[in-house]
Amino acid sequence: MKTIYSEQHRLRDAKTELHGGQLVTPFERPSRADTIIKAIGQSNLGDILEPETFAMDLVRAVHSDDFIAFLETAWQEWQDAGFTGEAIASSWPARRMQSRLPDFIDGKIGYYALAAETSITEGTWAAALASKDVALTGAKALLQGERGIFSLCRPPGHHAAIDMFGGYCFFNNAAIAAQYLLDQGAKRTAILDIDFHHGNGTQDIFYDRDDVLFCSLHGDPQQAFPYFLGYADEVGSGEGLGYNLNYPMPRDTSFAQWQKSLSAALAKIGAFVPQYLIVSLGVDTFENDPISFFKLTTADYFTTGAMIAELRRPTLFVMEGGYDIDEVGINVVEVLKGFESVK
Ligand code: SP5
Ligand code: ZN
Repeated sequence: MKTIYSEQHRLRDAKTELHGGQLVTPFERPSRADTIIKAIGQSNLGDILEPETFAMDLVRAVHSDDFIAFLETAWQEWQDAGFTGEAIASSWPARRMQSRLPDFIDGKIGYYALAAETSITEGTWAAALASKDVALTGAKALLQGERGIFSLCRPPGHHAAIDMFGGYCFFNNAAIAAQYLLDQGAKRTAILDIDFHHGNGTQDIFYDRDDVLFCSLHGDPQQAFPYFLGYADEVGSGEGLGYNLNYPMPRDTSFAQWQKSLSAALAKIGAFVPQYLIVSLGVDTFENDPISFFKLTTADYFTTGAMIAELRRPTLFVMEGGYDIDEVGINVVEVLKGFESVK
């Protein structure tokens, strides 16, 4: 299996994340990708290729123009305002307030942020652009007949909604890739999100659509970020009714329990008969993940990859979360090796 990877991810190197009332070094840091690419190199999985650059139209197909324009200039506007730290939202259009976009950057960032933990920094825009190219290059390889591709996206994407960033995400790489596959002639694409966190952004983008089936396995929003979306009764709307499936699970969920949700989701995807499958691949379900609460082990990731391969669909793995820096690489490789083990 080929891996698509860009060194440009390093431009996303925030110094601060608001966590437990303190500003800490972000969990989503460049060394995550270093560990993953090193493990890929040692695994003999296949070639590592640079992405090509794709047009911004493909980003505009899933995100609003005003949101994209905000991301492009946010850091400059923050500096022009005289702020000395990284750009962090601190005010929101909360209940019974107006949803009018303010002029001033401190208000604008609150309008477009879905959480305060994710700061905007100097290289964030450039890194987000490269990350979507990594996803799109992988999708293009599927169109050219590859059976499985790994897009090592960083920053991740699945929390990024039509017009919101947060949860370490800016552009929704998996959604951009899915829309591109449809634009290139696919009738149906499925997205399976196995990151520990609910893929609220992907759900938001495709909620009223029947050409993208979205299935997400994640920590119960009563206990886990993003807290305000991801319940099992969110099943899609309008044409999209029945095409959004959430599988929230409690604290300490074991692989045996998690696998039942995976099997249920895979059965739904199989019945949908998608031309392509995109996997939002987070390995923050790992037992030692510092911010999550499931109990998957390294061996379980191989089984997961093999189960996904049984669908026998051309599959694009798009990197999302996973914060145990020492183990994130091996856990990702196990998923990909499990996928490749099914002939
Ligand atoms: C892509 C991705 O995995 N994004 C995750 C963003 C999570 N951000 C907020 C995390 C809040 C975690 N609080 C956990 C306390 C653990 N002791
Ligand atoms: Zn996650």
